[in-house]
Amino acid sequence: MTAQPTGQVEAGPGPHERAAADAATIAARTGVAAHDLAVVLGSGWAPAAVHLGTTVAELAMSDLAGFPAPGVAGHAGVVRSVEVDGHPVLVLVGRSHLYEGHGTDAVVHGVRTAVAAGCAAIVLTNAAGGVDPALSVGRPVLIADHLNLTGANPLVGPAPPSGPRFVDLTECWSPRLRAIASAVDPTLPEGVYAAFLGPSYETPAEVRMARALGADLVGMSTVLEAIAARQLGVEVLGLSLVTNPAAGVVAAPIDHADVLARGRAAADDLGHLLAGIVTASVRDAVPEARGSEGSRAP
Ligand code: 8IG
Repeated sequence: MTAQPTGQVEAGPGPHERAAADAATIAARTGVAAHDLAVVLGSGWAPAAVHLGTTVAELAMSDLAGFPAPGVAGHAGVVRSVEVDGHPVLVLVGRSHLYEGHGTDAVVHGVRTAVAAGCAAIVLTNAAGGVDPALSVGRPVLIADHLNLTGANPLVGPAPPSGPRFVDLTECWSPRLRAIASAVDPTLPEGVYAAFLGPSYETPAEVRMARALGADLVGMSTVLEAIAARQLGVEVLGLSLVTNPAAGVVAAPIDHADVLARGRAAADDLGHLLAGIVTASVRDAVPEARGSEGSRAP
């Protein structure tokens, strides 16, 4: 068949094929044919992983062809197969961001790979700025909804090989998983996460804009991954660690070192919370049909 005269012509495999290939490598290298759930650990959340379960196998993202090279921060990503309450959980430590310049396919590759590896639910974690002044620094917040202010969408491009072209985001942030998380910690606040492109933080005027639009949190990640996950029909849970008040919410400027220190200080609490949520989620079988054309590994 000849190439379409006006369509985008992709050289080599598409993003979903690259995800399937990396999922096959994960299955081969971990010896785990299919994983049930995936956890993406963002800034501040990596130390929380020790509480999750028993690591069965670990590989470097750099050993998986579809993952982009690590960014300036140099935190080389790893992929772990962790046994949680008898269930295989895929833990992705590190993610790529749109501001690194690799494009949306790179940003959502981990999520697409996790779904191709069998995961029916994805837990996305991040560090964020607090827009709602009532949110405490050092405390996690459950993402209830989002504002995608990045100007990008991972579904732009050729129609995906399976699943809907036009994706409903009414329940992007799974009410079922949020109820599980709230049962684990009834004090967890919920908030709306506004994603900006970054890597500069917002101006105080932009933070006031985000507040006026309904945002409680601001960050530079997570929403594109959630959109890609929903296109593939899997459930999504989001947790933000508030590491700084957003610009202008308090008088002090935002210091990245302080952001990192806040993450370290919260690590143990986050670990226990995450372990509780993941354990409850894998116990509670994922009932929602993922669509007959889903890309679950055999
Ligand atoms: I950590 O204040 C962290 N990430 N956009 N704004 C944005 N991202 C962030 C912030 C913040 N803090």
